[in-house]
Amino acid sequence: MPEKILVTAALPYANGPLHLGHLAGAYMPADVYVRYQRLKKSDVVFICGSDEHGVPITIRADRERISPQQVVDRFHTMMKESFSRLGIRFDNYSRTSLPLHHKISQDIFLKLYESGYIKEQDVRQYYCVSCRRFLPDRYIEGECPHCHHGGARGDQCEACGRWLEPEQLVSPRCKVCGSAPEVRGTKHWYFALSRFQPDLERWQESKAHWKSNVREFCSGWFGEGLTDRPITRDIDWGIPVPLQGAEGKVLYVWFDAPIGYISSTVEWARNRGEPERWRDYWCNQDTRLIHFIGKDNIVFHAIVWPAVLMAHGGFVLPDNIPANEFLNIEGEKLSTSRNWAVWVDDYLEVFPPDPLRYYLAANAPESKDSDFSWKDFQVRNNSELADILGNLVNRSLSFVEKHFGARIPAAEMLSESDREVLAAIGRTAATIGSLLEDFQVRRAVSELMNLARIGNRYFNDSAPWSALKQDPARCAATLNTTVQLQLALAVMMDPFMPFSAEKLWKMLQAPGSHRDVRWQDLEGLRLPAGHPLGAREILFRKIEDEVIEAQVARLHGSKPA
Ligand code: B3M
Ligand code: ZN
Repeated sequence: MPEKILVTAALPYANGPLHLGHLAGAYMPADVYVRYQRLKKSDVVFICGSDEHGVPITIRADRERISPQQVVDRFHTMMKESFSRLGIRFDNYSRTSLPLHHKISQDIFLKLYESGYIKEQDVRQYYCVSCRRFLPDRYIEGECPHCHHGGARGDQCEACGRWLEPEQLVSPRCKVCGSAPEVRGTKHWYFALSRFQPDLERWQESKAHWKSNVREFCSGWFGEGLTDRPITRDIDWGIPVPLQGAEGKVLYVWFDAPIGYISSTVEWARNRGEPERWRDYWCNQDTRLIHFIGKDNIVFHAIVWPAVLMAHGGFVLPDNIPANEFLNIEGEKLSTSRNWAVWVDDYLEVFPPDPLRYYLAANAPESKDSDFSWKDFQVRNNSELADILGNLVNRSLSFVEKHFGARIPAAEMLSESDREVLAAIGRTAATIGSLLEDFQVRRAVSELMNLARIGNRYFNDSAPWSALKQDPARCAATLNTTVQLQLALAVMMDPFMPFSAEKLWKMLQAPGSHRDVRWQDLEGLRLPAGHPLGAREILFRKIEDEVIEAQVARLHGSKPA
């Protein structure tokens, strides 16, 4: 059986529209990786969906005075649409409010409960007298005990990034009504995370190939010692805890959300009419399960979730967890609450998707935070996409149109430099392939642009415009070689810029779809002499200064004073 690859991207909370931070951290790198695997003809499934539970949803519902269901319906549809407009092509995009997901999550909870990994505990918890309810994590705010930032949440301080327990906050307040909560007794169900520390550590010892940010983060947690975690909450939105005496309690969103990867795969299998097919991936120790996430999700994916999987015993463990750092916006930390963000739908009103995909690939926050700046975006678009890649295509194809009746001229004798260019195709394909296998999107996309640079240099040095009269056969060979290079580029562009890849493939009037080509066959991919080209289009348009200035003004203008 060929190796199976199951790729997931973090399930985004359906509590707001999609922004560039989401894309840079999880979805772009995952889509690039999956598109490459598809071209390699790997057996790969790409899974995602909306995370529709938890306090992030109910807080938005409270603020807008609508129901949580209305919140998730609105943003689930909106995000799904934005992903598709960006060419982020999941095999399935599900949602955790589905009955299917509730059932699977409750079954897994029960299995762990029956195996003795989940235990009830009496706890003391903040209670808001005026709101008449217990206050879970994000419903409490106060001063961070570490950095003394005033607006720290009950689960985390956004200023210093430390994870918190609500009791650690100095002068806690109810986020809804602002009053000081009191402490009352209640009960919750705890997952025995501490029991898995030895197994988790042993398992991670075999993961020397993981990114260092993930490994260092985990060894920090192991160093402090894992503690049992409550996996239930007192809110009325979520998956009911399937136990007698647990009325009014729901599963903690971070318990059910990763299970969403499984239920989305089950939904995928059902939609294909092969309802058991999901087991080929999840219940198969040879599957490579890869979770793409942002760095704020590391603890849940690399520690808590693998422990849940170990406790369950029926599913494969993650093979890799490529976590990315954050994308800043114009040098400042992205913040949705301060509206310091670039929203995908706003972007798409003005620009096509590929320049953004290119920019986020070239600037991926792989080993440290990176920055999105509109000016830099313009420079990359104009001086790389338009001036290098676009220019190579445009000038060579218009030459073929003008001097060879839009048919690919014959390459009767290849020169040394023709051969070198053709050899660069196979070499670059191999390099991009191994970089992507290692989740290095940044370097991979720069290899792609380098290949276009090689093509431009070759075209200049060969000077087909002078060869046209003096040595028509040489001129023909140059154009033939340049077209073959573009044919390969059209395929290699797909992971990064799928829309332009398709456009270029059409301009060359190449048969079938560029997605039918196998990555391994790129080296020998050719169109025959005499093959007629299709209609030429501009591949990448330059962006004018005014257009960029308007975006900068919009960003600053949307920031509350
Ligand atoms: N919804 C957090 C986030 O959107 C969370 C991820 C769940 S992945 C299982 O960053
Ligand atoms: Zn209150």
